[in-house]
Amino acid sequence: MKASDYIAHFLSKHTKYAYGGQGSSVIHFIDSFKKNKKINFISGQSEQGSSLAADAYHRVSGKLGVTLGTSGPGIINFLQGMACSYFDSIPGLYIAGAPTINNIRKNKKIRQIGFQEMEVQDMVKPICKYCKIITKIEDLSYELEKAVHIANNGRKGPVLLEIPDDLSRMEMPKKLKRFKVKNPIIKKNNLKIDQVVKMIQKSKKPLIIIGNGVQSSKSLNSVKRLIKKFQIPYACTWATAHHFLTTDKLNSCVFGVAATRFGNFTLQTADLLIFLGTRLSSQIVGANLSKFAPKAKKILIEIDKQEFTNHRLPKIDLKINCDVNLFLNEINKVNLKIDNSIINPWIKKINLYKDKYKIVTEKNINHKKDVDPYFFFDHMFNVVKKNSIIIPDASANLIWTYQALKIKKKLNMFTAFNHSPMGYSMAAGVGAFFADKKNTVIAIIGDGSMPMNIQELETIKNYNCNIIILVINNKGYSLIKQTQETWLNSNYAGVDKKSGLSLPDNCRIAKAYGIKTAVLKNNNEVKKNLKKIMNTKGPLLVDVMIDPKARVKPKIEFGKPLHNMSPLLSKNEINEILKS
Ligand SMILES: Cc1ncc(C[n+]2csc(CCOP(=O)(O)OP(=O)(O)O)c2C)c(N)n1
Repeated sequence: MKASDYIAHFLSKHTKYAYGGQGSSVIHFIDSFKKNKKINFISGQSEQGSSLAADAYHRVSGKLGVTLGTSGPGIINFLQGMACSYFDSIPGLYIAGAPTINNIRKNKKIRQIGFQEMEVQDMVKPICKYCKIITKIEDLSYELEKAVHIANNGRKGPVLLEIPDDLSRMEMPKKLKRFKVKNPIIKKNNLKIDQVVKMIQKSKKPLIIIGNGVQSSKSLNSVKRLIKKFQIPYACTWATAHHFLTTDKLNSCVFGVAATRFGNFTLQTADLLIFLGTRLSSQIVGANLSKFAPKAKKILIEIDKQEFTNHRLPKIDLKINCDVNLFLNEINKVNLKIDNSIINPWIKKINLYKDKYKIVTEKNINHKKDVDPYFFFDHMFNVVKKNSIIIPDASANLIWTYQALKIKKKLNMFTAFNHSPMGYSMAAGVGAFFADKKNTVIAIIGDGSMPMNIQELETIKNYNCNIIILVINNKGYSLIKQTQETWLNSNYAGVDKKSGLSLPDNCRIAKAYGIKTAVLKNNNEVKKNLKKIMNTKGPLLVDVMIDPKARVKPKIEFGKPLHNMSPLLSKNEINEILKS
């Protein structure tokens, strides 16, 4: 069997799609993928778009995201998707072509021998779990199995194999070299279950924080069982927030630098925080570490031991280095009775904050001139179809979506949380569509971010993807403007037409690609038409004319603790909350 046919056959057991673009060193792969009946090759407009599609394909299907591209320029275009996957622990396999074996440099000080030859390993290492150039056909089966194993296990992430053009067309050896998996030895006493239970017993205001590790280790059911059994309140990082009803009395919802006052008040007043599978990023803890949940004892359960060495980690009282799934299985075996008379006042308080500090106000609802973003996203959650896949992009539209989060039905929701490149959502939408063709993909994107991957409108049109693109059109980079207003005396530079940034008319562009369009000019039109739009079959681009003056409110300004969101509340009000 030809090597490229073998790879297509091998990968068809791990995924149904490979994304990417053509080139002289991947031509045999694409030939094999096209011939294989169990795996489909999706041609993107640029390898960047394809890498983002593959990243999102995994987030929706749970299957391996596979991206193919040619050596040199193709690989450079992989980097955006690879970084998204690396920082959010998304498994992915990148296959890159390389010049023929004889044309690969032996002396690395020579710049280039083969056409489009490039030093790839050093370039991708910081954002890749494993990378290897294969120069012997005998190694191919072993390296492929090893790469896929590494991508899918431990803290997950992307891997890359560079395969020379002539190797891709060689015959596979009769006897295949195999990669053997060593099962790790698990010591259950390292899970420190007894200590955790004692800390819960002592606590009057415990809060479980559900991080991405819970999702990535497929432990959502285990965590739900734990919450139900112990009736302990919980909060979610953005990555897991859509899995829990926001109306649940135990759910204090999202928290962090750009979240809600009620979520942050809960965290700041808790006396025990149990962090499950989260690395406590700066977006969560803010810049003022000593004032992050100052009253709480903190337990961190995290698979990656390097995270415990993070110099920006708040003080952790109990560190447990293990797969969160293992921890949850063990703690779920414990019979622990939580005293209702202790926990109920805490639950009551959380719900009081949720009610008093609601994000959407009458002012947002009654806004007349154009569309108010908080009203828009609040209403979007009312009318979005069950099982839709919502993908916000970078910037203000992302924060508005999570601040207004309302989970009343089953939804899927994600973005490239930690890398957050502009233009993620539309390209990611392609991968999400192939992962779940039955449901609608909603790609939310700022007018400033649209141009970053605008070429993928052609892919969306070509494959007739059921994607509704909501362009949050506020005539510029509103979040950057907000920063300029706060720290640079409103000296706008490179953020809108007046300050030198020109942005295109997205409806005209979409029409040129052959995509239908709609416009929502004000709250009233949103109220009247958004439900119908959400029930339309994509592709469809909707230009939502957002108030250019609307800002992210409330928000933590750099250096302030989580309870001090701007616009600031009175000292008395804050002190009352912190005291209670
Ligand atoms: C590829 C990339 N370049 C630059 C940035 C920095 N950046 C973050 S948000 C933003 C502006 C985005 O504007 P827009 O999409 O219109 O969103 P808005 O803030 O108006 O919602 C910029 C330049 C980034 N995240 N990604």
